[in-house]
Amino acid sequence: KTDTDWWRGAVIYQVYPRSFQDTNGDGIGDLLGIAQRMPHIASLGVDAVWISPFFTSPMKDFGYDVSDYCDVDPMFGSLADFDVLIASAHRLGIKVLIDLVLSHTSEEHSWFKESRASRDNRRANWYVWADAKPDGTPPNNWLSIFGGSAWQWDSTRCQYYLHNFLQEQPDLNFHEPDVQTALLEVAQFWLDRGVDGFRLDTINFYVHDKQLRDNPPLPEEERNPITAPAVNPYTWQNHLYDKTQPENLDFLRKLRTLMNDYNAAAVGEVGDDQRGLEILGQYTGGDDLIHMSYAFELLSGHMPTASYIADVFEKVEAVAAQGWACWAFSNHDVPRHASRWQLSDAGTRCFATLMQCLRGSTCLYQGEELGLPEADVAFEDLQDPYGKRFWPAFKGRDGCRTPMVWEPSNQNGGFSSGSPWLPVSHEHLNRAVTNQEQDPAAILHHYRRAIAFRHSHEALRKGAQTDMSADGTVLRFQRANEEETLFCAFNLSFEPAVTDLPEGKWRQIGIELGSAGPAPDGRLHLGPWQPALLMRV
Ligand code: TEU
Ligand code: CA
Repeated sequence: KTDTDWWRGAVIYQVYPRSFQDTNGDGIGDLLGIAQRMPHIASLGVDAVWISPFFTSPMKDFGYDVSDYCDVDPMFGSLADFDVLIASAHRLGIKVLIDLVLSHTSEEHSWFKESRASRDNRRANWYVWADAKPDGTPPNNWLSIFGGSAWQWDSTRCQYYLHNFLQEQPDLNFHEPDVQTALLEVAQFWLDRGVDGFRLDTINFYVHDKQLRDNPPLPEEERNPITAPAVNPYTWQNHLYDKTQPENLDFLRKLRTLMNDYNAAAVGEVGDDQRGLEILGQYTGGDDLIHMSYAFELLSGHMPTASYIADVFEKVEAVAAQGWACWAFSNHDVPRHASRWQLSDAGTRCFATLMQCLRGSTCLYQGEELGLPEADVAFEDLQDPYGKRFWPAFKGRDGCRTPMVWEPSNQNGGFSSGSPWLPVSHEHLNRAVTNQEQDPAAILHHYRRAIAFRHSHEALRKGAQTDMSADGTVLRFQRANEEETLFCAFNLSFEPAVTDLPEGKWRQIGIELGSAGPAPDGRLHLGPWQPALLMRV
């Protein structure tokens, strides 16, 4: 019988196509490259792959600006190549999630070209158009995530249009029923082509406030002095109105109904610094909504301490107990966590194990399995428009988007025979896949073992998570289902630590992950970054 719950507790591997594997020497990764490297992905033991956008696009935001949702950009290949990719994944038992960017299109999408041509054409209301204020300024104070006003003047319609991201990414108007229908058709197109689900970009931006009310400024004490205003004044506004409208759920319900017919699943990206977990709960709390919500709490700048993680899960319990999170430490938008949190390899391993013990689904970003640090990208090599705008206060997202390193011998790390669109980091070469394959102590093997550990314990995948607490630097919690109860402890520190076992009899497991067992004094003596994994007997 079909497993409708396959997504619950699944391990997802994120591929950024531009930087995974180039097969035709143009310096840009492509779909056939992903198909060719599918055995590597499968070797990790993951359940699914999420592929960042490969649709037709002018690439102003590297594919997150789509000009044709139902075709492949020639830079990445063709629809036939996509069929090859799906077949290669399915042969290896891997589900394929594609990245649907439905909140906005590219300004070059035919829908937008038509919409901007006049105020009375059939797609006139497909985007968010509004008149200027009497003094000619934008309709309200909404800001773009990528800097400046979220409104762009259009001289043909003599109106402003809304863009939450780049001005080349106009926001679709979800209040228009035909827009929703058109987007559901896009989803169906790909489901019919065999995809197993979606990563949904910025789902809390779908519906805007119809009344276009001003966002209140954030109270001074809640402002983040590091991120604003030099980096982005966006973080100094309380985004009450420009995103997260209740009608978002109506659209998600329609999408869910469609996905059910295909046994597909979706992970929605909820980006909200202020109410992230609450929204996660609202969007995933029912079986008529989306399946998983991508959580930002472990993508934050500071290394999560034991007490921080315990607080996060207390909050999950309070506002999202019925919801389902998808946890990630790294992705294509933030500096790689090995650098962001200044981890040693031991720290990286410890967090890798911790992630696979958490309740929720989990998401790895390409290169994470190699323990890659953030790459240094010089200003001259910068590609990310976000980085170009805020350099040097914010260096943009290119440092996590440099090409994968497959072989150390080749100067482009086996990524491309041509000149890569972003330079391969020389610092990365000694961590290339073939190097680590030969070294049993390498981090790559640790990732495989951590994922295998999760898959060998149903309680880790789907069980309850209870008694989470911080004992100094040690994070402690239990995972349980009807068959087994596990106790997990992680010493998130460069210093050793001691912690007690819970009541009862426990047997040490996870030795292959460096798990500690009870010492003669009955307590757990943990080395720096050491876990203790035990099963109730
Ligand atoms: O990212 C949305 C995004 O920028 C969030 O991570 C944001 O930082 C957060 O909502 C702030 O609270 C997605 C894609 O991942 C990114 O690559 C795109 O540039 C963006 O959407 C626009 O499509
Ligand atoms: Ca290529």
